[in-house]
Amino acid sequence: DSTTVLIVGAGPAGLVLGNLLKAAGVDCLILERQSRAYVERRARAGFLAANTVRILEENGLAAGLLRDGRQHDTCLFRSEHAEFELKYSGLGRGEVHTVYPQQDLVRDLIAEFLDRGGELRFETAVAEVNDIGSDRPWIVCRNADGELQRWNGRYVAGCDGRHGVSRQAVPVGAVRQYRRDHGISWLALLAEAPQSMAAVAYAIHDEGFAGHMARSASVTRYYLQCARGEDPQGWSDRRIWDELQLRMQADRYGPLHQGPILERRVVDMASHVMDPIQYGRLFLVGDAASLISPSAAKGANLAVMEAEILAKALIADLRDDDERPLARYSEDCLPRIWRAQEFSHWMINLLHGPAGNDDEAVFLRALQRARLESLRNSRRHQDHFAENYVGI
Ligand code: RFL
Repeated sequence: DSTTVLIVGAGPAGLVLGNLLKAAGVDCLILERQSRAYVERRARAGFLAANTVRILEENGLAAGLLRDGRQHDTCLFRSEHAEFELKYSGLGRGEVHTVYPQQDLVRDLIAEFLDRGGELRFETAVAEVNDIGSDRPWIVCRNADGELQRWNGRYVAGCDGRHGVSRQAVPVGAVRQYRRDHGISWLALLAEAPQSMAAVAYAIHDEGFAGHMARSASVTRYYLQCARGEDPQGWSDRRIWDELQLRMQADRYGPLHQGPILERRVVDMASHVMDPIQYGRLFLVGDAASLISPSAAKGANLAVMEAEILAKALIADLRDDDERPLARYSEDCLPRIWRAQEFSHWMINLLHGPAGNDDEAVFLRALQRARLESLRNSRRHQDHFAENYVGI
């Protein structure tokens, strides 16, 4: 069987790409390893940048988020010394976030893709991506019944996330891999409880970082820095709330709204960028192209941004016979990917001081305080922060 664009993965990247191609009359097929119920319930991101909302709106994909999403424009920082708020709607370019859970966005994008007549196969895992250096690439996938199937296409879009197979099809040596393990882990939590404050909160504490982020009216995301390799099941609800109240200084600033912990998992702060993010007829999008630590909530926003750039380039090639935008895909995306990586890395250093009392740790924690003070006192620094925090 054959189609024009084979899309591996039905996350934000694959689904936005599929919807844009379908709207332009380009044939495509999305293959997704998991079931529909699974991807529609997988809770991850929630903070959508203004550029993401623009892309979704311009392409008729924003009905759900315009109805149920909430505007968010303030973050606050707490440390042992002080607390301060930054209302970023009045800083930088004046942009705000829209809070809309990623699984709800995925659900909307699937419904819209199917409405547009798109073909999407769930429980179908791509096992091989072949001949990407030729003009007739093909893939092998295994469906829910265990049957192997071959699909030919003109292009392959690798939207299969951080553990995907498509990027493994790129010959070793053809691309440069940039990697960094930041050596920091977060216990990522979802609590069945309303948000405890109107702002995103970042708490810097000797026991480690703690974060608070709104998701929906009844669910809030929290993060607790933890040791690498820690078993999330070792964290009881009681221990989690005690630790959150301690690091967020509930005794000083007021208690948190508590509720059952719905999900606990450990996320390692790691970054990975491929350069270029294309080879022959294969184009990588989203986490498959570059993995970014969640410290600045950029991953889903980069995925949507790249999906738009690739969709336009594929449409230019297939409809107008103009190959130039496709040839430039990596060049167009990589500077923005690196900008996001740089900001995310800066956030990591803002939020985490090294433990210990050796000279280096003490020195680096003093720098961390200076960084925070600069953000508190300098309007120019705040503008720069806001531009990067909401921008992409
Ligand atoms: P996804 O969403 O991982 O989707 C990839 C899809 O590919 C499928 N797949 C395959 N399908 C067929 N054959 C194969 N061989 C396949 N292998 C994989 C997978 O099942 C999946 O459905 O990647 P995509 O589309 O690139 O989107 C990226 C985002 O999901 C990711 O960057 C964000 O979730 C990161 N992230 C956040 N990003 C933000 O912008 N803001 C946030 O607030 C935010 N919070 C987070 C996050 C990620 C987190 N985790 C769990 C890593 C919070 C957390 C806890």
